[in-house]
Amino acid sequence: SELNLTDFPAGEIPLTPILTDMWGEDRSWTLDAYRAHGGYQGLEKAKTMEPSAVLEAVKNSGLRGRGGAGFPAGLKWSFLPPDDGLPRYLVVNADESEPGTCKDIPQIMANPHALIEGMAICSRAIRCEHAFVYLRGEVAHVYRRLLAAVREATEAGLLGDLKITAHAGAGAYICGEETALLDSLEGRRGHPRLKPPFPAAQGLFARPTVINNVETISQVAGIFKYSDNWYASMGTEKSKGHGIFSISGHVKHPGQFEAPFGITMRQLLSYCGGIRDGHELKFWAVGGSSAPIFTPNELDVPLTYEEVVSAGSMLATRAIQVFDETTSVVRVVSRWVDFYQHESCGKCTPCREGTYWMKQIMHRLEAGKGEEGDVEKLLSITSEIGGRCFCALGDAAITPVTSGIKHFREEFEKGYTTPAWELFPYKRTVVF
Ligand code: L3W
Repeated sequence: SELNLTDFPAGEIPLTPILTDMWGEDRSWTLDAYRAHGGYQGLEKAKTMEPSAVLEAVKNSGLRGRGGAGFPAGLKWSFLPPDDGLPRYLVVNADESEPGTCKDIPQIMANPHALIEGMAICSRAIRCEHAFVYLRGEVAHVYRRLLAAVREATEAGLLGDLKITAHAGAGAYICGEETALLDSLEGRRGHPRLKPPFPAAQGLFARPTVINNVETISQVAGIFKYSDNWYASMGTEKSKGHGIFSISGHVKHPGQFEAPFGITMRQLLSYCGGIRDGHELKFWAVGGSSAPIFTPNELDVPLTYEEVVSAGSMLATRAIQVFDETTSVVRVVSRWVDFYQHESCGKCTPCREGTYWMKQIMHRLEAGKGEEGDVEKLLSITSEIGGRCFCALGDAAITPVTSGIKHFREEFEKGYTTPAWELFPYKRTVVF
């Protein structure tokens, strides 16, 4: 039945375990378990509807892309040109790689049929007969689980003419960028393409393609099982529905918490038991490492796409990482810069060279061997990268540096004289 949000005390936002409801169950990934939870009822309903009505329902639900950008899903589907009888594709982005993001992989492991059901509904709306799931290469166990679930759904006759192909990449953050993903799926090295044309016009094999994140497509199953109006009744006017908030770091009970948009970090902290005993919050990342960090000042910001931007960051994948006072900001930022330098695809110069220069300066600051003027030099490099790269990776790479310096400049300046690990009580604080 629909979750009754009015059962909760006023002002308290409940968790809404729709996707995550069966995560803890024995053999939750099987078709039988999914059906016992009402699985595939949404698809049955969608099969009775015209494709245009399916699309309208998704638009009406207000569902927005859960891969980071929050682009309205129904609008994206509607960008596909009229059916010309030639192939058009759905591609699900399961290349989950953003630091701290941990929702798509657990979702596929625990509940792959929600994704498959959502793919079948989306394929009906956009009239596609071949859909793909692009997984990161390292997760062979997830790939096997998905293959088994696709086989089960196909053999049960649930997918009709729809063919689903799971494809494991080689493991690269850049392949989560939609056009690099398409290149990789076509068998080439994953490099971002120039946009426009957007994938909706020319995507996989230059054919119209919808690309959505695992969580986005999995949500579609619930929207049809319950209703688009039910989905739209959660969240706020512009950020409707609910999503998975992944919380990691210095909290008592880290994990994934599914909640309506508009919940605050203070409320989420109460669900995960708060900061570990005897410690206090120093800073937190709201949207992985690619979005500016927040401090305790932002604990009451409603976590919606708009309000997080107004407060100076991005909701992105809701990968919340929590750091207490034992953490060196310089070390955390240095690890994130290492990540971007390693993952830069090298296609464009500002990102390829700039991330390498930032890494060198961050390493010497971390070691207490910084030079006078290093903070200014870092900021100068970020201004040469920002807005000048081929894709969003460059902008993402500078964000931890600029926001770290904005809030904790004195710690970066101490790096002229003192190693980061000597400034904090727990010298062996392991962040990742
Ligand atoms: C047709 C138009 N389609 C936009 C489509 C576009 C794409 C979607 C959003 O980056 C963010 C990034 C990361 N006609 C269109 C159109 N579209 N205009 O809408 O587009 P865009 O360019 O705003 O975003 P993007 O390139 O997809 C996504 C951020 O997310 N991120 C998270 C990354 C990590 C993961 C993960 O691990 N799962 O997703 C973190 O911050 O920086 O800003 O489909 O084609 N006129």
